[in-house]
Formats: sequence, C-alpha cells, structure tokens
Amino acid sequence: MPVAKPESCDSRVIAHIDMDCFYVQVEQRKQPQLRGLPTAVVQYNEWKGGALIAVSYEARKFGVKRSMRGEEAKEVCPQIHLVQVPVARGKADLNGYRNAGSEVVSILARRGRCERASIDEVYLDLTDAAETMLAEAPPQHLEAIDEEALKSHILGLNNEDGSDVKENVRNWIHRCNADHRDKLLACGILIVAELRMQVLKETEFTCSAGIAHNKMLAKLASGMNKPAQQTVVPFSSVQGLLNSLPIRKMKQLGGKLGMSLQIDMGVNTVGDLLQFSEEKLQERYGLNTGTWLWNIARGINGEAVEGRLLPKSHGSGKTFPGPRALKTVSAVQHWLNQLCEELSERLCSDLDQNKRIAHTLTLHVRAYKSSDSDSQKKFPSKSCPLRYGTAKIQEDAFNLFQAGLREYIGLYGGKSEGSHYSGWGITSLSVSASKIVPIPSGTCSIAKYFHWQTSSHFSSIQSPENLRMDATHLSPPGNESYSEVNLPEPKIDFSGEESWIEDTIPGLGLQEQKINVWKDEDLACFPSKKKEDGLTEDTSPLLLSGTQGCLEQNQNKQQREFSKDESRFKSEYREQKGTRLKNKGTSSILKFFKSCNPSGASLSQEHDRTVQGTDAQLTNGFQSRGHSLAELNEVEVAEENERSSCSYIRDQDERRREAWSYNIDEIDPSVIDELPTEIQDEIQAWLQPRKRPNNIVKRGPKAC
Ligand code: DCP
Repeated sequence: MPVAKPESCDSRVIAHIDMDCFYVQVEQRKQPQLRGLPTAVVQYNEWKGGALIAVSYEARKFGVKRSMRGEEAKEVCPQIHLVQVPVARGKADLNGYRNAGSEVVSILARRGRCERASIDEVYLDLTDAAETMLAEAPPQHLEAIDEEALKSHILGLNNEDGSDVKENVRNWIHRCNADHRDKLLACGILIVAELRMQVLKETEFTCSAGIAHNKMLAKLASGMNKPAQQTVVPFSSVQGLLNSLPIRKMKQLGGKLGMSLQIDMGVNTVGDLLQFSEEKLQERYGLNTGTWLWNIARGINGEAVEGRLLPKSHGSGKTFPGPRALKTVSAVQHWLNQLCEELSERLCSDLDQNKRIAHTLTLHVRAYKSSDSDSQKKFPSKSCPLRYGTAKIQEDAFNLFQAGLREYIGLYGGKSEGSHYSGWGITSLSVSASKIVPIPSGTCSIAKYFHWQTSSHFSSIQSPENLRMDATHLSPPGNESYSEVNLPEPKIDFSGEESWIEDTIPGLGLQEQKINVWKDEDLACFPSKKKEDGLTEDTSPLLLSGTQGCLEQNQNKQQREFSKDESRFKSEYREQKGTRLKNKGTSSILKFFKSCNPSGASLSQEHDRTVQGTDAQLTNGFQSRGHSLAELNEVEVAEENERSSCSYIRDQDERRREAWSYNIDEIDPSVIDELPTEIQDEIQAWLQPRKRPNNIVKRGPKAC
C-alpha cells in the first residue's frame, strides 16, 4: 500500500535510469550481428515460439509487442530474430542479465547515491553532485554543452514555434535568471547525459533517463522518450504533467486502487485528484493512502533514494503450466532440488563477492486441486531460517513443501512422499532467500556464529523425518495466509568458554584469520549475550553450516586438516588469551568460511528449526511481494481449474493483461523482485485488498 513520505524542503536532483529493451541489448551484445535488427527475447518455454519478454525498438515498429508469442511476432514481422533466454537446469538463467545490470549500476554509482530498483532500473540522487557543479562550474557559464545534453526533452519548453530544439535546451541550461531548483536540474541534465554516455562506452548499452526533483517524477519522465533519451521535469511543469496523466499510468495506481479511483471516484487523470480534500481521500482510502494520493496529485514525493546496489533477495522459480503441472512429490522434489541448487550458487556468490548472508528461506507454490470444492484455497507460502549449503537448502525447501502440502490437501500426517496424489497439481515453484545483510563487522556477532556452531554440536539430534512430522503437527490448521509451523526451540548447551573454544577451533583454516575477527571483545562475553540478538543467534548456525556448504570442495583434505588446525589453534589461542584481538574485516571472515570443515556442518544440520508463515514474518519489501505471490497463486489456480467459480477474478485478470500488455502467466516467479517496479506494482496492487477506511487525521501545515 502506498505510504506518504513528506517531501524534504531542499530541492533534490533525482534521476531514474531505465535500460532500453534490456534483455535484447544483452543478447545483441553477445551477437553483435543482431544490432539494429528486429529482435526479441523469448521465454525458455517454446510453446508457440515462446512468450516474448523483451522486444527491440526496431521490432516494435512492426507492431511486435511483449504480450505476443514468437509465432505471432513472426506473423507481424517475418524477419524478426527470436533469441531464447539462456537455460540452465531446465529453466531460465537470468544471471547474464543480472550481471549486465550490475555493470551499469557500478558506473552510475560513481556520481551519486544509487538504488538498484530492478534488474534494469536505477534511481540516482545527484543532489550533491549538482550542488557541487553549481558552485564550481555553473552551467550558465559553460561555453560548450555536450550534444547528448542538448538532446534532452525539457517538459514545458515550448518547441512548437519552429525554433531549434537544441538551441532552446541550450538557452534553458544557460539561463541566469533561473531559480535555484532549475539551476540544479540543469546540472542534473549535464551529469546524466555524461553518465549515459559513459554507460554506452563501457557496456555498449543505451538507456533512457528521467530527471526531476523526486523519484516519482523522475520515474514518470524516464519512460516518456525512449530509447536512448532523457526527459527533464522542471518544477514549473509538474502540474501540467500530472493534470493530463492517466491515473493508471502512475506508479502504484495500475491495479485495484487505480481502478477504484476511476470507478468509485470518477478520477481519470492524476490532476482530477486535486478536487478532493486530503480528509476526503483519507476517509475513502485510509490515512496513509489518502495522504499519499493527496501528495501525488501535487507532485509531492519524499521517498529517498536508498543507496542500495545489491538485490534485496534472491529467488529461483519455475512454472509448470497446463499439462506440465507436477503431480507427484518426487517430481516436485526433483525440481526443488534444481531451484535450490541455483539459489545456493547465487547465495554463495553473494557471500563471496559482497560479504552478505541471507537469513530466510521461503517457498512459494501455486497449486490446484481438481477434486475439491474449496478451489480457492491457496497453497501456503512457508519460510524458515536459511542454512547455507545446497543439500541443506534442498532439504529445508522440501520440508517446507511437505508441510505446505499437508496443510493444502488437509491430510495431516498422511503419507505423501513419492506417492501420487491425483487430486493436486503444482503449477509453480519458487524458492527465495531474503533478509540479506552484510556480514557483521563487529566481533561479537561473529563470535556468536562460532558459539552457535558449538551449540549445534550439543544440540539434540533430530531425524529429518521427525522434523517433518513436527512441522506438520504444529501447523495451525486453517490459517492459509499465515501458516506457521513452530518447531521446538533449539536445545542449546552453553558449556562454557573452554568447550566453546574447542568446538570452534575446527572451523579455522588459519589461526590468524580467526583471531582477526574477534576484535574488541572478550571471549567470555558471548555466552552471556545468548538472548540479546535473536536474529543473529537464530541464523548463525545456518551461516556456519551453510557457508561451509558453499565450499564443499576438498572435503576429505579439510577433514584431515581439521584436527591439525584444532590443536594448533588451541595452543596459539592459549598464548593469546586475555589479549584484545585485532579485526581485519570481512575478508578474513570469508577466508574463515572458506577454511571451514564441511563435516562440521552436518552436525549443525540437525538443529531444530522454526518454520514460519511468510506473509506475517518477512520484512524489507519482501513481505508484500511474498503476499502478492501467494495471492497470485489464487488467481492462477482459478484460471487453471476450469471448475473454479471465480469468474470475477478471471475477468479482472484479463483486464489487467490488456492494460499492461504483457502476460502475467509468463512471469517467472523468481524474477518478480527484479522486474521493473510497475510490473511488480501491478501484481501487488492488483491483488491487494482495498484498504478499509480509517480514522481521519487533519493535515497540519505543510513542512514546506
Ligand atoms: N521482463 C521479463 N518478463 C516480463 C517483463 C520484463 O522477464 N514480463 C524482463 C525483460 C526486459 C526486462 O525485464 O528486458 C526489463 O523490462 P522493461 O519493462 O524495462 O522493458 P524493456 O527494458 O525490455 O523495454 P523498455 O525499453 O520499454 O524499458
């Protein structure tokens, strides 16, 4: 649900950069002979030539659209080149696109705070860079202005009298009597033009940009002139832009909320919102949304550029439409293993390259039941703490599936493994890793990891079967969206420092490395901190066992070195005990993980776990997406089950498809987090229930 953030008083310069037909450009870079030709990238599913997911601008001229399948595209443009998305493990492999996006981000981040908004979109806060330019080399004094900057589209600039458009832009940039806000935007024009040229030079990709005083306006502007162009929204043009902007084109208004505004309030353009007071909007849509609507009607949006270059979550998913639906547990397990393998690889490379760890594993499933009148029931999304290592992720994901299936089919305790349930089919599986955080640089947390490793050695060992049974029995029946499975609390034996030290020793490849991460902490402090930081403690063993799993090479060799390291470290530790230890940062931590003994992980593998319902638990943006995906299940199940009575949902679905000109069925669930925000927003907004009216709060005087 949209949340209103007050606009700061200071003028900001925000750019939204959007790559042009991104996947096509990536493929054209691989095959330069395709440059300039009508080209489209198609999904790995080849039915009817595969669904188009990216279309080159040359192909668009022939009427090729993303909603088409390859065969249709060939009909309207026989010469089109269809390139299949790379495939790995029987599913789309998006790594090439992700990495290409990262190349771009690394260039853009050179000039300002940079937020990676999707696989091919970035927000930049260029305020500081613009202020500096204004102070040191103000545009009005520049003699030569770059051609690319002169090609900018400045909203509100009158070009209709036959005057030279570039000359008009030059004059606008040179204006001495401009107010401070426009002068900053003029700097933004120059900086963004330069950055876009740099991106082209270094990556061979073109991109388009919007430059404005906030994210909302910048995002609106970036799509106005594509490809390879930039559009500027001066403050004086904001109202003119919004007055005529169709309400559904606005970010977050492509779905239910936008439709309600149109149908219930008669609002067709953003400008139409101006007729309603804030109180009226709050009364109808709740406090936050009401204020947000009041703000957007006036172009007010205080959302900050977050400063995030890396994704918030990782996911791997696959759809099994129609006859390809999975109908046996073993088939599901096979595909889960593939997905988990991919997820594990990505987690390992994130750990390796970015020193980040994920804390939550979530399984989303779309399913149908052919013989149940309760066809609206969703397959519950499930999550649990994430343990690193492919085998562990596979095991946990499968347990989540088993728990979810038992809830879904309503046969608690029923045998499901390997057996064939003719009454259900799985049409989509996806596993995600979220709550990704940098490895803490503080020593206490790292030591807690060691401590947990010790704890896991002392934990009572439960068989996987027991875990599965526990998970099932503890599920609150009938709670679909918040299906929770609470496993027993881990049984931890804090056996004191000596045993703790002994059990952590094997993890060390090099004594120096381990000492380095214990900066500024007395070892004795760790046991007493046992309950202070639930998150760290809950997930620590996962990291320990898991990062070992990332590095399952030379296992036997490491096992042999295990005892050598242990005694070496023991004696060296005793020498050093009592002295403060020096911190060399996370690279040492990485080395530590790399030197961990995989066999140690198998013990921690047995620790108890908590399985939680996704919707209620996840944070950081993942929550709402998880929710949407879960709800998406419902719609898609309704589509797949012909006997579904939910024709309203189907109708809505069709309407949305038309509105957005892409086929929602074709979206790989694993990539939703990485897709452009309007696509995510549409899925979310479409499925979010309408907010109930809330208490009205009178707006005080505006901050600025
Ligand atoms: N994508 C996808 N599935 C979809 C929509 C998009 O996999 N249903 C992928 C392919 C796109 C990329 O995401 O290249 C970025 O999507 P955009 O909406 O930004 O579209 P393009 O970059 O392809 O084109 P444009 O130049 O219009 O932004």
